[in-house]
Amino acid sequence: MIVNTELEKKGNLFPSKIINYKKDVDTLHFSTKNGVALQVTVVRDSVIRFRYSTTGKFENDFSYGVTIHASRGYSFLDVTEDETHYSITTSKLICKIEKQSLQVSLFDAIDNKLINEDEIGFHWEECYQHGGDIVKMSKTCQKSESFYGLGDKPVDVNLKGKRFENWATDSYAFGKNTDPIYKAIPFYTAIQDNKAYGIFFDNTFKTSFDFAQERRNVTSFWAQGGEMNYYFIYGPQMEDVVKNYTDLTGKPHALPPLWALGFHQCKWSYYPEANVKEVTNTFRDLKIPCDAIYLDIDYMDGFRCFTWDKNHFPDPKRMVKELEDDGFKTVVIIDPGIKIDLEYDVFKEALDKDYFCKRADGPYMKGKVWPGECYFPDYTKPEVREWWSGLFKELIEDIGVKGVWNDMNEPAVMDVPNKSFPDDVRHDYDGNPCSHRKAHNIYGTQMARATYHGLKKYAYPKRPFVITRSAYSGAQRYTSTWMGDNIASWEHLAIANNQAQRMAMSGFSFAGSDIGGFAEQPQGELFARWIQLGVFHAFCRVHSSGDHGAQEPWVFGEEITDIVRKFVELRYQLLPYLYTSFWKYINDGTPILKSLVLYDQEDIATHYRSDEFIYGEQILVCPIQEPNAKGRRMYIPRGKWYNFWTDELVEGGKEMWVDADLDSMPMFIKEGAVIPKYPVQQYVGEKKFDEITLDVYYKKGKESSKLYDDAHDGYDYKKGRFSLRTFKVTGKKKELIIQQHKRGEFNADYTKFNMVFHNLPFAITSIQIDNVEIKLENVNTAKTQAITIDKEFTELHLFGK
Ligand code: MIG
Repeated sequence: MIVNTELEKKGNLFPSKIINYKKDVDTLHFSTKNGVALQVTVVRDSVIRFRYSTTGKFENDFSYGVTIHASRGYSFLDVTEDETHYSITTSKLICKIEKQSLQVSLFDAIDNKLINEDEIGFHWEECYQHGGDIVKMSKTCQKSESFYGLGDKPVDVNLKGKRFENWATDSYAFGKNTDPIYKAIPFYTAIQDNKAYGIFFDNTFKTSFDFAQERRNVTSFWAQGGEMNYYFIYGPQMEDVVKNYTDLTGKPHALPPLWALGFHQCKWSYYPEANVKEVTNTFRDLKIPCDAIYLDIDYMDGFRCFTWDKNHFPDPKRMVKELEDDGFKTVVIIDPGIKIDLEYDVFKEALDKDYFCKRADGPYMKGKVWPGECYFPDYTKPEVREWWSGLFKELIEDIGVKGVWNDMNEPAVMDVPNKSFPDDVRHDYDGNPCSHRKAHNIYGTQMARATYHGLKKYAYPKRPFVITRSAYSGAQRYTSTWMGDNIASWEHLAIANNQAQRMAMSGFSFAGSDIGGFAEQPQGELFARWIQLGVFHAFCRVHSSGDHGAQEPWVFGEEITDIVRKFVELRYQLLPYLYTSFWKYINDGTPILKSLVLYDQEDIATHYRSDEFIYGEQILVCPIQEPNAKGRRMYIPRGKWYNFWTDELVEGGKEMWVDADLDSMPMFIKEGAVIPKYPVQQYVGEKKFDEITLDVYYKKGKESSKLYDDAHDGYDYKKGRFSLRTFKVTGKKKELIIQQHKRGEFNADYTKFNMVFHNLPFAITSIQIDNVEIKLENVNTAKTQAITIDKEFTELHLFGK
C-alpha cells in the first residue's frame, strides 16, 4: 500500500480570505487567496444555491436532481459590502459572507433574525485514492432545532441526534434504524424558533449527514467526492420549504391514472395464469375492491426481461385482456440485470450497441442476479435510456400491460460483500464520464426514468404507471415508489408509517410500503391494522414473499376479511379526496401526507410526534401500532376535529385517548371540511353514477375545501378539461352557507351532489339554493341531515332555529 504521508498530514483544509468578487446577474463569484471559489446563485427570493470549488474551476454544471422546469427568478436582489462581510439581500433572505473565512450566515429579511450559520463552514480533505476531495460543510445547531426529511430512513420522524449515510442499498429485512437502505435523498428541513429552512445537498456521491450527533451544537454534511453544492431553501413555513424543494427537484410530470390510486395486490409470485385468476376472481367474489395485480419475476422465461414463461403464461395478451375486462390492470416487474445469453435478443442488441456498463480497465460489469450472470445497461447514457424505453413496445402496446415495476435498481448484485457494483465501474452520466462512486445513487432513478418514457410513449393516450425501489432526489417526476423488503412485525408497521410521512416531506408523496410485510407472515390482527394504515398511503399495495405463506386479504378468516373490505371500501370512497390531494401535489408541491410538525410547526408539541399524520389537508389519521388494542392515546393538533366514526367534536392541542376496536382506527375530520366521496366500486370506473356525496362538517366560522376532477386518465386535463371546485363553508349560530366556485371545462358524468351535514347545531327550517327556496320534504332527516342537489349550484343556504 502506498501511503502518502504528506497528504495524510494535511487533514482538513479551509478557504482563506476573499480576494476577488464579481457579480453576474443572479450569481456572485468569490475567490479566496488560496484558490477556493464560491458561487452564490439566487434561484428565488427564498432559494439560494452555494457551490464551492477547491481548485478555482467548477465541474460542468449538470444535475439529475434539479429539473429544468424549476421556477427561477426573484423580486429583489441587492449586494452590499462592509469591512468584514458581503451581504446579499432578497425579499426573503439576507446572506452574509465573511471576507476572512468565506463563512456564510443567513437571516430572515423581514425580522433580521438569524436562521442558520456556518460553524466551520466549507472545508475539505484531499482524496488521494480517487482524486478530488471529500467535501464537507458544518453548521451550528441551535438548542431547540429539529430535523426532518432524508427520504426513506426507517427512524422516528425527528432526525435530531442521529447520523445517516446516503448510499442506495438492497436491504432485505431491514430493521428500525438500518442505514442506509434503498434510497438516497440528500434533503432535510430544520425548524428552529418557528422558522423552517431546508438544505438540499445535490451531490450523488455517497453523502453523510450528522444532526448534532457528534457534537451537540453542530450539524454537518459531507460527500466522498464531487462538489460542495447545496441549495438553502427558506420557509419560514415548513410546508413552503417542502414545496420549494419539490419545485426544484420536480413534481410528477403527470397525474397518475386514477386506477393507480386504487388497491393493488402483489406477491412473489403469482403463477401460473390459473393462480393469477384465482386471486383476481376471489377479490370479485368477496367484493373487496382491487385495481391492479402484479406479476413478479417468475412470469419471465428464465428471468429474462421482456420475455414470458410460455408454460405458465401461454397467451399473455389474452390473459391481460381478460383481467382488464374484469377491472384488473396488470403490472409486471422488470429488473436491470440482463442475462448473458447470445440467443437472447435484448442481450445481443445491447452487447452489439455497447450499452452495458464496463469496469475501469474495459471488461463488462458482470454480476449475479436472478437470471444468473448478467450485464447491466448504463442508464446514465441518453442513448441507452432511449433503447430501454423502446423495449416496452410489445409489453405495453401489444400485450396491454398497464404498469411496470422496477426492482433491484440500487443496483443490487448477489453474492458480493458490498451487494452492488464495484466502485470502478464506468458510467456516461449524460456526457460527464465518471465512476460508480458518482453514478451509484442515481442509477435506479435513471432506469425508472427510461422505463417511464417507454410507458408514456406506448401507453399513449393513457397515462403511464411506474414503480421503483431505488431513487435519488427528483425520481418523483417519473415514478411511484415502495420501501423495499420490510418485515411482518408491529415494529415495521410503525416504520411504514414513518417512512411514508418522511418520503412525503422529502418531495416524494407517491409512496407506500408492502402492506402486511414482505418477509415473514403477519397475524390477522397485524394485517388488519396495516391495511388501516395502508389505505391512507398514496401507493397502496399488499406484497409479500412467497416463502412465508399466503397474504391475500381473505386468508386470515372472515372477521379480518370484513375489516379489510371495510377499509378498502373507505379508500375507494375517498378516491376523489385523494385525487384532489394528488392534484395539489403535482400543481404546487403540497405533500399528500403531513406529519404534524409539517401541519403545525408553531405548536412545538408536534416536533417529536411520529405516529399521527394529516392525510391530504383535512383528515387526521393515527394508526394503531400495537396488538390487542382497544384504542390508543394520540395527539390531536390544534383546532377542532370531528371523530370520523361518531361525529363527536374534540378540541385539539392535547393528547387524548381514542377508542378503536379492531374494526376501527382513530380518524378525525377538520371542522368546516367538505369531504367528497364516491360510491363504493370494485375498481375505478366500474360504475357510472349520477351523484357523489359531499360530507359537510359544520364549523362556526369559515373553511375552504377543493374538489379536483378530470377524465381519470389521458392528458385532456392539461388542455383545460379538468374541473376544480372550491367550496367555501361559512357557519353561523343558526345558519350554514356553502358557496361553490368552479373552474375548468371538464364535466363529470354525475349531475348531483348528495350533501350530508354533520353536526349542525340547529334544526333546518328553510333552505335556499341560488336564492330559490326549496321544499323541506326533500331533506332527508332520518339520521343525518342530507339533501341531493344539482352539482352546479353556486350557493346553498341553510337556515335553522
Ligand atoms: O431478490 O422479485 O424488493 O419486492 O418481490 C429479491 C422478487 C428480488 C426484491 C423486491 C421484492 C420482490 C423480489 N425482489
